[in-house]
Formats: sequence, structure tokens, C-alpha cells
Amino acid sequence: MTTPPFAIRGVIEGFYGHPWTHQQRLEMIDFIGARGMNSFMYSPKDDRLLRERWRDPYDAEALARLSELVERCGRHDIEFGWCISPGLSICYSDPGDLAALRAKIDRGLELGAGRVGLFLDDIPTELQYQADVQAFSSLLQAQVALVNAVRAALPADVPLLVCPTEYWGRGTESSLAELAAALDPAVDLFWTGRAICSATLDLDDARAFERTAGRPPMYWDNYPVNDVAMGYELHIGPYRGRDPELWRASRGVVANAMELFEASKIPLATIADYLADPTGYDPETSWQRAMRDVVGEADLEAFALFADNVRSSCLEAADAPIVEGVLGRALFELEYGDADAAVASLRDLADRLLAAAAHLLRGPVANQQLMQEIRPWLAAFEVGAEALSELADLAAAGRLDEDGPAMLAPFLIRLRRARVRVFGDALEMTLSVLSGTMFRPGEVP
Ligand code: LTM
Repeated sequence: MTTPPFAIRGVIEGFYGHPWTHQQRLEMIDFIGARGMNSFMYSPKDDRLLRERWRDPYDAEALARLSELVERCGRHDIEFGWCISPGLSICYSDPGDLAALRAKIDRGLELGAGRVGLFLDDIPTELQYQADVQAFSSLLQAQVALVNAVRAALPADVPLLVCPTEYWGRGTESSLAELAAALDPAVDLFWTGRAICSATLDLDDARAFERTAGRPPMYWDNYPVNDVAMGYELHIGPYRGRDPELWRASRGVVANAMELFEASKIPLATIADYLADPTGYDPETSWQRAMRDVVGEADLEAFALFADNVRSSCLEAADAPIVEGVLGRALFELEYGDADAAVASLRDLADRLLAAAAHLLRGPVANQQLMQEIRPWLAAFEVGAEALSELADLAAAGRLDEDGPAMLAPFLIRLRRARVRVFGDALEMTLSVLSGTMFRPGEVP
């Protein structure tokens, strides 16, 4: 096997929401280790001991758990990244806070962490304490002092990875240049690309970052994460839009996962494939393999059909290509062409979707935990399948115009109430037109 070109390839538990359980973390380390990844970064936003209560020491139980994670990483040659996010409340000029931070980092090192992460993302963008306003000319200068002090206190062989407060953009920003020029050159910087959730990660942008910052970016890739405002999307689609040559100007990539643990495994398996062989990577082939691995052969057909309808994410141009394709063609044929063919294609699609939904929701499915996690999307999938079935019946009876409003509007309402994104816009737009029902932006009937 050839050496993967990206030096760092891994997963960051860096989402907002319920952190994974200890058992899930152990399982994820096994999962990514089996797929050639070599980094697990532990930084759930809602682990209070890492953010809100960053000064507090770990108790014995927490230390034992972290130690077990480090040990499990060691079995797979995975580096455990121990991270801390003090930026919500640290007083940069207070020696007591610096001492508390160093003491906490020392605990991480004693556990055997291979890399330290100092994260300053999602914090106030102005200095908060009067003492800091007097001591530093800006937040950036205060952070430079903090990072350099932490770097100086770390053993030389322990890498320090910093997530700056401005962690996305064009890579040409003067603030990035100012920060990077003042930092110890040994400090690595996280970057999420052009956006917080970037549709593409390009070599040209990485090179721009490298010119500005004097070091290549370490990518914190916000896919498949679906926290905060993205909570209505299920990010199980394949990794895409990442330059095959990105490794030429980057330290590596860690992917921020979803709180939905089982569901995360599918896209993460495709990310592992890309990172192992970015040139040979084919998203759809990798995706089929990932679904087979996580879902199992027996449920693959039903699951793959469902998954095709929840592709919506910052990476994907098409939300639900199979349904969009059949609907678009059938509506055209019903109006201007071969109505029988249109009815047949709608009927066939509806039956396949109904069978898949029934199987995944109520059948003997191997990965029950996955079905539990994604239940809201499966339930909406079934409502959409029922709507398509009704549409096929109405079209077959030639009663779309007469009965469409009464028969289709209830499905539209149920889909709207589901508050999860399935079928993209295609189905709701069709039901809206055929039932003569319109909702205002944000309206939930
Ligand atoms: O992306 C970064 C560096 N920080 C946070 C993440 O913790 C969060 O999961 C993502 C997605 O919402 N956005 C962030 O800003």
C-alpha cells in the first residue's frame, strides 16, 4: 500500500450538541483506525470542562476515560489530540489564568496526548476584561501572547495546533498575516477554507493561505457536522469538492463529525477514502462501499434509495436526483406528452420509495441504532413516498386538477411540519403547485 499523501488524516469531535459517549468514542477510534486515519481530536463544544469550565481540573473518572481513549488510539497508531477552548472567559493578562491553562494542558500531556489544540473559535471578537484592554492593543495581540506562552511551555516534540478566532476566508486576510507573523513558526493553524462550511477546498486557496501565513493550513473541515442551523439536514452523503492535490499545501484534514454517531460513519468512511488516495477517490463508489459497511448488505438497497433523497448539504448541488429526475419528466409528460408513461414512472417510483421506507422504519434492519438516530428523516421520507403514491393515483384517474388540492395539501402540511430536509425542494414545490397551497417563509401550518 502506498503512503497516503496527507500527513494528518482524521476526525474531530468538535460539534455543538450532545457529545458522543465514551463507548462511542472508543468505537469511532476503531472505525477510523481500520480505515487508515491517524488522528482523533477530542473537542466537543459542549464538554464543559473544555470550554465553559476550562479552568476546572478533571476528576479521577474523567482522567481514566481520557486515558482509555489515548490507549485505544495507540493501538491503531492514531494520535490523540487533546484540545482546550479557554477563549470564552480567559483573562489574557492574568498570570493566574495562564497558570490554570498550563496546569490543565499538563494533565492532557500526562495522559499521553500527541498534540495539543488551543481553540479560540466562536468567542467574543473584542477583549472583555478592562485589564486586557490596558495590557494589549487588540484581541489578536493578546492571543499572540497566549499562544506563544503556551508554545514555549510545551515540550519541543509536542505540536501545538491553534484554531484562530478568524478561521475561514480567502486566506489572504491582513489579520491572518498579522497573527501568523507574530506567532512562533512551529505553531500550526486551523482553517475551514473559504467558508465555515466550505463547498470546495482548493489547492490555490491553500497556497494563498500558505503565502499569507508562512505555513500551510491544517484543515478543520466542517463536513459532515450538522449542528446549530444545519440541524434539519442529514449529512450522510459522500465527501466531495476537495482538490485531489490539496495535500501539496496542507498539513492535513480532520473532519468535524455529526452528533449522530452511527450516521457520521458513512461520510467519515468516504473521507477516509479520499485522504488515503485523493487522486483515485471516486465519491459515489466510496459512498456505496461506506453504506454497505455501515448498513449491511441486506438493507443496502432500501437505505441507498433513502440516502439519495437526503443529499442536501454544502457539498452537494443535487438534493434528491432520482426523485427530481422522475418528477420533472413525469410532470412534463402528463401535460404535454405520454400520460401513461408518466403515470407508470410515478407509480414505480412511489412503490419503491414506500417499500424502502416501510423496511427501514419497521422491517428487521441490522443497524437499529442508525435507524433510531435518523428516524425523523425516515418518517418524512415515508410521508413523501405516500404523497408520490397519491399523486400517481390521481394522475392515473385523470383527477389531478379536480382532487389535487384536497388530496395533496395534507401531505404538504405534514412535510412542512416535519422540519427536516428530505427530497430537497422538488417534492414540496410540486405538491404546492398541484394543491394550490402556498406557505409564507418560516410558516409552519
Ligand atoms: O468550525 C469551527 C472552527 N468551529 C465551530 C464548530 O465547532 C461547529 O461545529 C461548526 C459548525 O457549526 N462551526 C463552527 O464555527
